[in-house]
Amino acid sequence: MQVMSESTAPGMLSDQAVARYHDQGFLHVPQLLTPAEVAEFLEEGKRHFALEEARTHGPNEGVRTHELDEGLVVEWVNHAGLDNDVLRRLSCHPRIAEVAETLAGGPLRLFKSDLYRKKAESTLTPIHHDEVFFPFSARSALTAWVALVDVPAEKGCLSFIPGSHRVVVPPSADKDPMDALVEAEDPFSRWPELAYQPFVTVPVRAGDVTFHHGRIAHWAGANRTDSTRFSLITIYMDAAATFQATSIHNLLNPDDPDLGGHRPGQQLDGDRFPLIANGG
Ligand SMILES: O=C(O)CCC(=O)C(=O)O
Repeated sequence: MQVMSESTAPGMLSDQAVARYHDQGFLHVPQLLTPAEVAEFLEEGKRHFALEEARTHGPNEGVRTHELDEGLVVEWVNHAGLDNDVLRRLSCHPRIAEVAETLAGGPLRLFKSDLYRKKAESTLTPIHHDEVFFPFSARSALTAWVALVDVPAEKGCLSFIPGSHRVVVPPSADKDPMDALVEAEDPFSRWPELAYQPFVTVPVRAGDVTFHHGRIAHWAGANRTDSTRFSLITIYMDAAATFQATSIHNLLNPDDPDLGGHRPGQQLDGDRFPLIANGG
């Protein structure tokens, strides 16, 4: 399958690129960040990671880790864009925001952004879709995966099953959380036809961004290089999104079950969930 990338003339995405996103469920946009921006955000990302690492003292504090029998998958600082002004600026970066809103077809809010680190020799990030993890109800939601270093295939870039976002349906919000997790992370048993679809692996350069739909089946390769992969993973939601308590969110975020005091059905807004137009 041909991998299509969209060139980044500031301003608009082509209509074809937007149509391709809706058809395939992802879009690669090269060089949304300048080299100077990449240098600033990477330096701050490393500094922030080191700070969080120093204060880690519990399962829901500081640096979180995903480990499997095969080894370490990835480590991340949850909500990095909430606490750190520089990373918040990247989370609501005007060029990234413009592409995200064009793809979503309307105004978006920042839901969260996590700073990811995949060390040398980390194992692959297993296949899953994202929407199952979102504790909100929204007309649209998408993820921007911002590369802060070059990520060739052997460093663990993302792979997508094009069109799978039109097949995958998240489990109900009250499904047993362990069953919901199994379903999210084993889409081939729920939707066996996906195992026979071609997939696309998208190597990226520092400053590139891939955007993906909340329901697309995707994974990231192992990091088989001798250096660390850094990225910022930002989730945007429709501006009118409302809080929806989900069993899986409660299981994974016992420290933050109601997103700072929200009632089910209440709009997510305010400083924690800013509109991203004009830099957030
Ligand atoms: O970067 C990774 O290892 C996984 C990222 C991912 O699955 C996502 O951005 O949804």
